[in-house]
Amino acid sequence: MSLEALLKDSKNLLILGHQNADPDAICSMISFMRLYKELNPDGNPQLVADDISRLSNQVLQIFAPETKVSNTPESGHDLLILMDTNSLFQLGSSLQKIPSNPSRTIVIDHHEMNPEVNLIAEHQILYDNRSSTCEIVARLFSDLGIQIDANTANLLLTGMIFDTRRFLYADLQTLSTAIELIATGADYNKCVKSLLIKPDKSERIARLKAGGRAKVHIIGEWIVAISKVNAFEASACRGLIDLGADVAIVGGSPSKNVVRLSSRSTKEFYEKTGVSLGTDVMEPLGQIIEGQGGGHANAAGANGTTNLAKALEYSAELIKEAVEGKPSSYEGNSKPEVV
Ligand SMILES: [Mn+2]
Repeated sequence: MSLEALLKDSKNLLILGHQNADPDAICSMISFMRLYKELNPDGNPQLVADDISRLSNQVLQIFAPETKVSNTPESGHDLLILMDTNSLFQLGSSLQKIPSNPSRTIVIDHHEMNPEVNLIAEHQILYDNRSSTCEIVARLFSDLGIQIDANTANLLLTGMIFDTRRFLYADLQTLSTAIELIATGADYNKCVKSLLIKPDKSERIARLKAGGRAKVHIIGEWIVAISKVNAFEASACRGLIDLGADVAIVGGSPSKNVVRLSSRSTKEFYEKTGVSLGTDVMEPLGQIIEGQGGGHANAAGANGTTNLAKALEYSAELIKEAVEGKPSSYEGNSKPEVV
């Protein structure tokens, strides 16, 4: 059955996006709903996502304030569309249990192939060489010969701008699609602006405090910033990386007997040193703060109850040992230099 036939045949369409739906998910869902309504004016579509990111809410308010995205589906859909994800897990805990029939499920996505997708859906519109789901949906409009209105063009372009990081990841096809959307009526500047968001004041203050309190260690060719702040530790780490650190470690003790550590590193740091913040740094620090630590190579954390100052001090030594212990070009002194 073709996509067109499936959509024309469906009375109650359920369109699902991944949890904490980002602008690519939200914009592709709304645009696809409109494509469905063009083919099937009497159809009843529903948009559902576990939750919506703060940025997506802003985009919604600007371009589609009347559109409702719910977090609980009504029962009785006869066709299910999964957008901007190819795994049920990504839907979040409540939505992954939605009963689905693979012959009545379509997945539209651009992420890396997931073998599970063959069990979920018989109908797949998957292009892992495209940088956004919105780009795929724009192409579906033209494949089906359906005109894109200016507002839908704005939504699709906004999703593309978000997922390409303002066209950092783009090729001829992506840029051609963007130009077509602008020619159709999308307002590029308005789309870019819809994606600008200021963090909450308290978060910005935490980031600034972390910058002011940062101790800077030079370990070989790397700059490691270590700081202390009692809220938004992860955001403070990202702030320190934005300021120029290769590795950022931020700890806080928001209340008695609570110690939290967060860390981030650049992709380059991990690629060149092989040092994983999760196993090499946060796991041992978790023991020092009498709790637990772990995470990914470039982003990790630990939660415990005590010894914040000791843990922060030790973190520089751990990074130094890890950098020296792994293959790297570093030949430095034995103590990390503080500048
Ligand atoms: Mn996406």
